[in-house]
Amino acid sequence: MKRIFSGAQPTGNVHLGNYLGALRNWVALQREYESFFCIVNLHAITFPQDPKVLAAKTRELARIYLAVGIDPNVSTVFVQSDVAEHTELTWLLNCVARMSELERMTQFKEKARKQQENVGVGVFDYPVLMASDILLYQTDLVPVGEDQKQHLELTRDLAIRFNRDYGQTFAVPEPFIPKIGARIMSLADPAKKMSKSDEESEAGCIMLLDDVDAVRRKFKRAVTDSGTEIRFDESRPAINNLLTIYHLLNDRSAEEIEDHFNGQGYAKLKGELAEVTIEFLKPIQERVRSIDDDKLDAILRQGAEKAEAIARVTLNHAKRNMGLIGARK
Ligand code: ATP
Ligand code: LTN
Repeated sequence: MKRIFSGAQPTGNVHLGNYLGALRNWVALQREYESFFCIVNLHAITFPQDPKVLAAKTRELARIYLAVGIDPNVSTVFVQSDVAEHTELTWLLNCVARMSELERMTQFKEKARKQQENVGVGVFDYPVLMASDILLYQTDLVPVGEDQKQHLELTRDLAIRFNRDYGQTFAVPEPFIPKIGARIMSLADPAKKMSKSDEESEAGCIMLLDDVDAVRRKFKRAVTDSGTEIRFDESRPAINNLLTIYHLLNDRSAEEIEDHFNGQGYAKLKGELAEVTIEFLKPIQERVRSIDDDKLDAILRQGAEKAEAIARVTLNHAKRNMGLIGARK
């Protein structure tokens, strides 16, 4: 069976963009592939985190993975810092990665622009840790949103270079980026992606744990385009985004949706979209609350054990190929 690996950071709140761009596809693919879903808390600390909040958010994200439909009997769910191999492989790959290729990462450039000379080493090295996550599991496919494409390219480059210089060690992974939903835009600013790390745009971000009032309010205030027609049209990004969310949440085809809203106003679209979203979120929120703490602990413990056993084999192989094992007689 081929393998998939993916992860999300336990920072802020999980939003519809994370779900439609990534989590939704993890659920859809988990039975076709041997699946590993990680809560990447080591990526989260590339920015300062309150330790108590980080620990709580880590558990909350694990609950959300399960609540949206990740089946722990089928998939391996674990916390990144529980498997030390991730950090160890990062050092090996740091010695293969080049400054110039990391400097080219648009996410790094953006973060560095905001922080200037105080930008952390971890922010710079973030893509190498991500490559380690993926390569440790001999991953074939990585389901992510559009914003991670460049990091995936780097992962592939590092795997290819390592294999060339030290002998076959890593599978070279492919990205899985959905045709629809890979870049859900902010409701407040359709030129920007929906993002939890963008503080100004809270209003543009529907969180999976938002209550009914927040969902209605955010859709009501959503920015729209000029004109009145309700149809899928990339040149009208605000309406296109709202329709994309509608399409993905209630599985109606584009034609059906356009027919349905033919002659209607934006208020009708926003109102219906809010109700569709509320219906979609309700069972997820109920499941998040109902997962027992001890059960969660057991899932994460077993997940880490299973992940570690696989990660250890790859790490040892990489170390042997680099001459790091076998120096002692
Ligand atoms: P954010 O910008 O909200 O902080 P992130 O990408 O930094 O998100 P993660 O929580 O690690 O943080 O992302 C999890 C997954 O969600 C990734 O695969 C990412 O590509 C995807 N994703 C994030 N935002 C969107 C979006 N607006 N549309 C589609 N996919 C998204
Ligand atoms: N950088 C990713 C999160 C992430 C990830 C991974 C995704 C860390 N390690 C491995 C896929 C595979 C992000 O979405 N911000």
